[in-house]
Parts: sequence; C-alpha cells; structure tokens
Amino acid sequence: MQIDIIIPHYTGTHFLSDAFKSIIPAISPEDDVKYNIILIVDNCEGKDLKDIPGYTHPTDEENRNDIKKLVAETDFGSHVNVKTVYPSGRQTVASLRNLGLKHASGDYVYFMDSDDYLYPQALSLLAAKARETDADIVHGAMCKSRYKYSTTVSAEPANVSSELVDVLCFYNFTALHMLIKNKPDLVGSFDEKNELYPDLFFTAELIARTDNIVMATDSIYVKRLRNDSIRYPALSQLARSDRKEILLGIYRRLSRNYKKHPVISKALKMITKTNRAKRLSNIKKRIKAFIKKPIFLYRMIEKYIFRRMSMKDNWIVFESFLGKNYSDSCKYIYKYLACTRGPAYRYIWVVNDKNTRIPGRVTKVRYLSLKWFYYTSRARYYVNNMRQPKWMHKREGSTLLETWHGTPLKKLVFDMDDVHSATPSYKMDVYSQSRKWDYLISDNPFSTETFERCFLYPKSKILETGYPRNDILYAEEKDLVAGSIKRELGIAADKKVILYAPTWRDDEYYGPGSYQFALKLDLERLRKELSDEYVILLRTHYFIADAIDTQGMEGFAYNVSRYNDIAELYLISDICITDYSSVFFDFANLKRPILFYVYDFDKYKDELRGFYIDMHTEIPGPLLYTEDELIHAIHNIDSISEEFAVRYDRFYEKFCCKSDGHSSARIANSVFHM
Ligand code: C2G
Repeated sequence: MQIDIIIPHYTGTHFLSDAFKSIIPAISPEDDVKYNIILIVDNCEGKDLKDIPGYTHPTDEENRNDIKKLVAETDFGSHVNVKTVYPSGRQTVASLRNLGLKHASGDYVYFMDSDDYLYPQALSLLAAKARETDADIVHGAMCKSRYKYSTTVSAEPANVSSELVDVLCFYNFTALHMLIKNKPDLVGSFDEKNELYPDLFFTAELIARTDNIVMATDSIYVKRLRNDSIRYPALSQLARSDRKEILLGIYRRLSRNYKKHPVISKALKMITKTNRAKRLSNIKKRIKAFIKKPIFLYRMIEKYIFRRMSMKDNWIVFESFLGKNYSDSCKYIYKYLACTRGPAYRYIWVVNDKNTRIPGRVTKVRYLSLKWFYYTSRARYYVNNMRQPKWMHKREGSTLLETWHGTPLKKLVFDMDDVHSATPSYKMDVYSQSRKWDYLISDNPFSTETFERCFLYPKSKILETGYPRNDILYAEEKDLVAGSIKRELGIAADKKVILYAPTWRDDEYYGPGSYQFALKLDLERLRKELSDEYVILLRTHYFIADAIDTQGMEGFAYNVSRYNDIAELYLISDICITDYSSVFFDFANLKRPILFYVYDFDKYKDELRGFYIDMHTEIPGPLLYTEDELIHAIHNIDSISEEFAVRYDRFYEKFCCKSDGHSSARIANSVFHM
C-alpha cells in the first residue's frame, strides 16, 4: 500500500519541524506501507505581510533554504519518501493541495497541515484500518492543543472527538486526518476561489460520494491553535472583515445542496446550533458583566463624555502594579518631577488603598474607578509599569510612558513558544497594547535588545536610561533611609535581614492575574537555624492571591507582600533569595549576596518559560535546589560571596551599567518638557 501525505506549507519552519518530528513515531517500522510526503511550499514574498518592527519576514530563498535543510536533516526511515514542490506565483491552501493531488500516485491520499502534529502510531492505525476494511475513507479522531509537539504528547488529550459527525462539526468539515482512496471519481478537488474555507465543499462533496466510511478512533491528530497571529497567522486568524459573510454563504449553499444527506445535514445543524449557543452565551456574559461590573458603564461614559472634554497638557497619571502600591519607577519619576517641576504639573496617583502615603500634592484614584477613567482620559501623560487594559482608548496627542517592571530573565511574549499562563491570547494582546506605548524604559543594553525582539517594539522608542526605581539604591542618604525602614517594620537594628522574593508560576492560577503560591520553606526550621543572626522577609509577587502564613513566627518572619516599595526592602536586606524573578537584576546594584532557590528549576526552564541568560554560568549567585542547600549557603554566605565575586562583577557590568542614581532625571528630561 502507498499513502501520499500532502502537506501545504507557507512560513514558520518551526511548525513544519514539529509536524515532521511527529510523523516519525506516527509510523510503525513494521508497517508494510510506503509513505510519500508531498510538501508543497507557497511563496512568502509578494504576499500582503504586515510590517512588524523588530521582525523581518523571511525571503522566499531563506524560507526554501530552511525547508531544504529541515528535510535533509530529518530521518523518516527507509519507507518514507519526501518530495518538495515549489510552485511559482501566488497560491492558496486550496491550490497547494490540488497541486499535491496531482503529484499523488498511491492508493490513499492524506491531508495534514504543516502546523499540526500527530500522536504516535496515528498513521499506522489509519493504514491498518484501511487494509482491514478496504473503506473509501478512514477518518481518525482529532483534538486541539495550544502547545507545541513534545515527546510526551501521548498524554490524554482534552477533547478528542471520535464520531464522524462530531469531527465534521467541531472541525468545520475538515479535510484533514482521513485516508481517502485515490480514485478521481472520489477525491475531487479543492475550490481555489475559496481562500478562507477551502475544506468545506471538498469534504462535503467527498462524504456525499461514498457510504464506505469508517472511523479509526484510536488514531489521533492534533490541531494546533497558533498563539502568534502577528508573525504566523493561521488562515482563521487573518484579519478579514468579510469572513462571517463568506462562511454564512457557504453554510447556506451546503444546507441547500445536502438537505437530505444524513451526516452532512446533521453536522450543519450542529454547527448552527453551536454557533447560536455561543452567540447567546456571549450576550449573556456581556449583560451579566454590565450589571455586575460598573466598568462597562464607565467605559461608555469615558467614550461619550470624558473623551469629548479637552486634554489637560499638565496632568500626569501615575500607576504602579495596577494601583496596588506606590512604587517602582513611576514613584521615582514622580518624586523627581514633584521636586524639580513642582506645581507646573498636576499629579494623579492610581492607588487602591486611599491611605497610601504619598508625599506632595496628589489626587488619588482607584484603579478602574470612574475617576480613573476621567483622569486617564483627559491627562496628557500616563506613566505605567504594566500593560494598560487592552480596551483602553489612547487619545490623539497623549503620551503613554511604559516604564516596565524588570529586566527580563524569563522569556517574554514573542520569544516564548507556548503560552502556559491564564491568558492564551497573550501575544496578540501584548502586541496591540504595546503599539500604544510612546516610550519604553530599558535598564541596560541587554533589555533594549530583548524588548525590541520580544515586544516587536521599535528600538527608536526605547529609552535606555536605567531604571528610575533603582535611583534610591545609589542615593547618598540610603543608609539613613534603611535605618528608618527597619524601625518602621519593627526589626531590631542588630539583626541581619534576608529577603525572600520569588516570582509566580505560569501554570498555577485561579484566573488571569490571580495566581497560586505555596511556600516551599519550613519557617520553623529556618527560625531554629537562623534566628540568632537573621530575620526573614517574605514577599510574594503581586500576581499571587494566596497569603503566606507567618503566625507564630513573630520577630523572625515578616510577611511584607503588601509593603509598597520593594526597592526599600532591598535597602534593608543583607541577602536576597529569589528564583526566576527579575528582582536580582535590581538587587545586584547593591552588590550584596544573592541566592537562587530554584526547587522547580527543570520544569520552569523547559516547560514553562525558558530563560534569556544561562542560569548556570551568568547569574551572580548559586542555584540551590533544596532547603538544606539554602540553609547551608546562608551559613556560609561569606565564602559564597568570594566564590561568586568575579561572576558578580561581570554581571554588574552587563546589567547595572546604566544605573547611577539619575535615571529619573534622564527620563524627566526626555519626556516631560514643562
Ligand atoms: N516583585 C516584587 N515581589 C516579588 C516579585 C516581584 O515586588 N516577590 C516586583 C519586582 O519589582 C520585580 C517585578 O515585580 O522586578 C516583576 O516581577 P518578576 O518576578 O520579575 O515577574 P513578572 O511580573 O513576570 O515580570 O521583564 C520582567 C518580566 O516581565 C518579569
């Protein structure tokens, strides 16, 4: 038996590489089947590709070279042949597949998309079923995934559909994952005029031509949901305003033509029902949200009233961590402006706790309150350290200064392969949000280069000034300030301070912005071992919803998660313990010891995020995997400092090189001209 696997491909060799990797174990070496992969490669040049800062689309030549290399390097085994075809001129998925059909000479044809992948044995199981039944069509089961192919792919999929009518309904009459007997009166061809939905008619016509269809429910195909619709949009993600209309037209025609067909008409009815249910549930959700959350009403008020009022050129809104505190670079830019420009500006601070102490004359507003809408709508300047809400309107002529909240260690946005966090639309969201930033602050040349790539953000708008939030670490009065903070927190002057500030885990969440955290430290044991010399400050990341329990640990462990400004905590800390948080880039400005407590290192590095720098050779302290190692390191902190001295200096040179205590001044002079 010979099976021709037709794969149309356009751009994104990493997708194709995953598909290839999955095909190898999808074929059992014992199969007495010849597989013939027909890869049809479309041209990239001449397509209406978006201009994206920080990213250049590959030329046709580059694309082809990448593919040739991949094909040459992939060892499919002796019973698999690969043929690559490069048609000229503009193609569509339909025309690429039709071309594939022309090259097919085997007993069965099989369509696969280059961005999808297969479960182990998937092809062999289809082939075995075809041999056993001699069916015209052998259809496998399918599921969807947000993640790339991995060798652990045999884990239970979330939503495998195994009935033909289910597959047709949920995968919109897909032409994928079925062996089709290669007879001209059965296979037919794809409608090349139908750019967006080439599968619908092809599959309906195919199914209408034969009753001899069997399911192979143990053979599984994974439809991969792309998370980067900016650089690699799927057909279904291309911005087309006529999409709905086209689809409705096709459904109508199909319903007319196949009114009496038992499977097709049932699948079409299910699609209509599902779409109606989805629309209804969306409307219900909106109504509920409108009633429950005033924010929708506020958005209307902003749109129809505030936006029509004049813009105030001297108003500045500052917002740090969604109004959770008065902190970060926003705080230090504010302090500098208040001191040097005084009443030339009106200062508005977004703080959720109205008792937050902020020196100077400020107007306080809660995050997403009606006042927030009023001031952010009318102010000329908005200084933020996180992403603004994605629906937020930016007025013509206003300035959004994005200070960002750390030098990146963990891979960000477009440098991430899979997105494991609570928001799967992360890449698309960040892209549209960052288009509204007029400036982005960077702490060092490394961040500048990374931000340009990971945000696809123009370098010309990045201000590489160093972080204003670290100015305090270079202030002349820093020891005085430290003394008063220690007193304020009730820490004895003779006690040394350890700050434990871990980050959040992408896969442990309650919902967007609300993450779980379990303290992996035995506080009782730490107290026994360390309390003669040290106290410990425990600080969770601002995304963490779980509270740390320090009951019974008074005088030793302090929960400082709600303390406004972590920079002030750095000032009083003798040792900083973190994991993958960017806090160590800032703390390093003090040249004090840093320990990395990384009990879940492999998972974090390989599965969740990946890092920009080599944690084994570049970071200014040891990687400690267990509590024993951590305690041992604290007892031997002087020898650790000695051991890491050279690496620390190198690290400081690279990442703290722009910090000198005057970053706020540089920002103020570049952005605020009154
Ligand atoms: N932070 C904090 N307490 C923690 C962790 C973080 O106050 N326990 C603050 C620090 O100012 C830190 C910032 O939040 O620099 C960002 O936190 P990260 O742990 O680095 O994580 P994330 O918010 O994902 O930002 O480019 C930086 C990245 O975006 C990381």
